[in-house]
Amino acid sequence: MALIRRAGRSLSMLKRSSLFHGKQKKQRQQPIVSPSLPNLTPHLPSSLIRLQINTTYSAIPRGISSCSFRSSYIPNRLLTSEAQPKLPDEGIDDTQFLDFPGVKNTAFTCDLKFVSEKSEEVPCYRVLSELGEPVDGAKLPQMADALALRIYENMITLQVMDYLFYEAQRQGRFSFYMTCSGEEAAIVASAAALSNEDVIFAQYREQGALMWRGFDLQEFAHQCYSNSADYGKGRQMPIHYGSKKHNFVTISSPIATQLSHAVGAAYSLKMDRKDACAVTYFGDGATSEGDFHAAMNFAAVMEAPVLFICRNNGWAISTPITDQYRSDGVATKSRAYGMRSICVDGNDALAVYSAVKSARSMAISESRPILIEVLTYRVSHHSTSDDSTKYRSGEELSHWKVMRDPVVRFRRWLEGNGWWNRQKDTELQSHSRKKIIAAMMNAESMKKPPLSDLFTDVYDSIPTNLKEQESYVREAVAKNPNLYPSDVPL
Ligand SMILES: Cc1ncc(C[n+]2csc(CCOP(=O)(O)OP(=O)(O)O)c2C)c(N)n1
Ligand SMILES: [Mg+2]
Repeated sequence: MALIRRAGRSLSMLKRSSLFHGKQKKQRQQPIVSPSLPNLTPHLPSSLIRLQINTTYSAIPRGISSCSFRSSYIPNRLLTSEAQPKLPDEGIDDTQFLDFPGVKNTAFTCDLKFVSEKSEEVPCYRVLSELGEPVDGAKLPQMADALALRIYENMITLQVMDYLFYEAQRQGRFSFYMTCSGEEAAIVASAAALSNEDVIFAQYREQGALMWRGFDLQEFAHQCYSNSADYGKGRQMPIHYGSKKHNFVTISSPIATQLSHAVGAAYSLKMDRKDACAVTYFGDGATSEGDFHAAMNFAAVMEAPVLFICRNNGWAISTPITDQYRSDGVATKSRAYGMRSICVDGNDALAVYSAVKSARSMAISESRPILIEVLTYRVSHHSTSDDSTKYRSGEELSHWKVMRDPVVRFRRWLEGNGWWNRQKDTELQSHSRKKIIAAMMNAESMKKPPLSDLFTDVYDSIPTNLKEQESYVREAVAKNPNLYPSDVPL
């Protein structure tokens, strides 16, 4: 048996170097020798040597080199104890490792033992306590006051914008809205750790990342009001922002589709040797989509510089994370793909900033993907189409809203440094409020895109079937003018 194992090991190493690396021709001329083991061939009987070198297997599929295939084929009847020569045992320990293609760090064992479903513990990284004070032993990132204040101002503007847009939607001024309440630190601080050259593929709740890059309040308002100044010409639902100028790819709400796009973009950045990575944001619910797994594996295998930032906010609409997966969080899943990961307290802006900054630098300099799980509770309803009181308790919500607010935590840290105070806070809130209301009024006063825009921009010249559809719509409008919205030019 020892011979079978040894011969098998030597042969499978050949298989690894030929079949799996496409070097069949070169290997064909070489003796069957393991680079790390003594050459076993001299110990084999001549019949076996002939088999190793010459035997081809009639069942080998076309296109697969017979050399590579035969390397693993030795008929059992020829491996009887009689046929086995005595082998010197020195230097070969069969029990130590497994040399199967693609298997790393796997030792042999005689114990019949299953791998536990419990993963190794993944700690959650944080540097600030709930009170906004550095935790014992924490190494705080170097963050100048200007950057810290900009992060805070962004979070406040985002909160005010979310609040006013949400209310405007409830008044029927536009059709849909989603806030990121409770997740402000995770989004803004992660965006602050990136470079503007990094390409963002967001899910839909990351308006803070776009705001960080300079997409202004007026641009947000135009998009939500679907008016003629909206870059998408009113064809997308509200909150489906996109901006080429800001390297922010337009939101596409089928869950998780953005992940594989990000990997492709990252691979392209790598080929162009750009000092940039791709960044994709997604929720805990998105990790149950096939696209998540395909993207993770693709990124790991292609060594693409992409940051997978999972906002684990506890809920996917009404589905709690307890019904979403059986693993201990999301970060742990990266191991299965051979990818690095970190779990971060997403309500600690400083921790998020340092984790994303380090991950970005590793992703680019080492050309590798990294998974970052940020734990940050969704305080808002899922969207304006949702009523979360139907599926979660008021106590759960108020715990996170009152006790665990990420913006308050960061403000306490700023105040502790003497960089911020209540008066500045009140001024900032009222300034943001005025700017956002002005942007909304302006957006509301603008015309909608013309009807003809529904049919353009997909094809160079409009095909006949679309022309037909346009004439049906125009006929319907002519017959029922009262049903047609007066602010949409014909
Ligand atoms: C492929 C697909 N399935 C279902 C939906 C409906 N849907 C919209 S949001 C959502 C929940 C996503 O939850 P999560 O990824 O955790 O993000 P969160 O809303 O919590 O930020 C679902 C199921 C969708 N948009 N796309
Ligand atoms: Mg979620």
